[in-house]
Amino acid sequence: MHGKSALITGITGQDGSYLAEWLLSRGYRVYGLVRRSSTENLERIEHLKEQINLISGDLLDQKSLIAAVETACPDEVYNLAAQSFVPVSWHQPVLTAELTALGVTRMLEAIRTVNDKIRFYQASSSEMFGRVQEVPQTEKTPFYPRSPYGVAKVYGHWITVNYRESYGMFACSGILFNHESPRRGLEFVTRKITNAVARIKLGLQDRLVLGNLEARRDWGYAGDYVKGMWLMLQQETPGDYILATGETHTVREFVKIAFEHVDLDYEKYVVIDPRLFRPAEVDLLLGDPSKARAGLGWQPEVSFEQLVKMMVDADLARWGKKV
Ligand code: NAP
Ligand code: F7E
Repeated sequence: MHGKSALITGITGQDGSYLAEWLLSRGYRVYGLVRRSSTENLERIEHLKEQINLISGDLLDQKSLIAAVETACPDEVYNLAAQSFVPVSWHQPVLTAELTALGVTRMLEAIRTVNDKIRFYQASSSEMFGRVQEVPQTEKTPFYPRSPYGVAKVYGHWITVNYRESYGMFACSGILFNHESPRRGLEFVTRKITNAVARIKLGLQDRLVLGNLEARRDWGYAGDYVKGMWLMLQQETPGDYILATGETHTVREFVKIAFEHVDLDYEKYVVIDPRLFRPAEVDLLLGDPSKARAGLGWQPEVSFEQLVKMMVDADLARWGKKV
């Protein structure tokens, strides 16, 4: 029996790098779609370069997606590529829609063109719940997105469901709540905090400028969540699942634990800048992962406190080496 093969879009991102590791550990041949840039951008997958195959392509370019699927001949496609930073979606709403919404259709069409038996995972988001209609949020909670990003993800979710229902494709939408790691982009609040805490502790920075400290998120560890993505595609029938911890914490709590971990008082360093507040905020996210627990046997292993400390420790080690 030959091993399975998978194509990951967004392999250079946080989740793409953990998913590639996970699939390699399961004996997969791993292909990753990478877009052209003038400077190499493979930091998160540098350690995997010898074991994976990179294919040039762009979610904005239909032909390149068909060619990527033809080259990889995958059993499974994981569509993780997106414009994923919420604030940018207000500045570049059309690009966000082209990529985060229509990009999903392009990938589904590429699969349908080459081989409609390929299994498909779509990276949907808790941002679709936005102004939440119930607490906690389940797979049945109505969507009410609050940003152009959230709106684009709602489209991506429904086009995935629609291709499943229209063409009988094995297409799954994973509705993932925030998940973080030492590989999280520096612009997201968790990594912005842990990076600053490390730099402040080492005397490289003296303050941390943040926006809304009262927003609540259901934060988990990215390494746990990629296993759930894979599990969705191993089931007998396709479906949509929430991955979440079932706990919610404020940004303030994250900040407090991160500073306390290095024996500092956050109130001495954190400055609030109203310009970092969003035009429309998502105040409270709390996911109910019961369906994934029962149906996939999935549950997160890293706790909130462990996650914060893991990220601070990784940034301390990174900056410690440089000073
Ligand atoms: P990320 O670190 O921002 O990675 C995004 C990836 O998309 C990068 O590899 C990026 O490539 C790629 N990409 C961007 N534009 C592209 C294009 N035009 N063509 C091809 N690739 C392109 O995001 P992440 O945190 O790993 O998240 C993965 C996915 O899950 C995203 O769809 C995100 O919206 C979704 N999601 C994330 C979370 C979370 O908490 N992390 C929660 C729910 C859903 P470059 O390196 O070239 O920029
Ligand atoms: O913001 C508040 C901000 O940018 C979290 C993406 O992966 O998860 C992510 O989206 C909260 C918000 O993530 C700052 O107002 C305060 O309430 O880390 P974030 P996000 O918007 O929740 C979802 C599930 C995705 O799908 C997205 O792709 O933190 N906040 N001060 C701040 N946020 C940022 N970025 N920077 C601040 O200074």
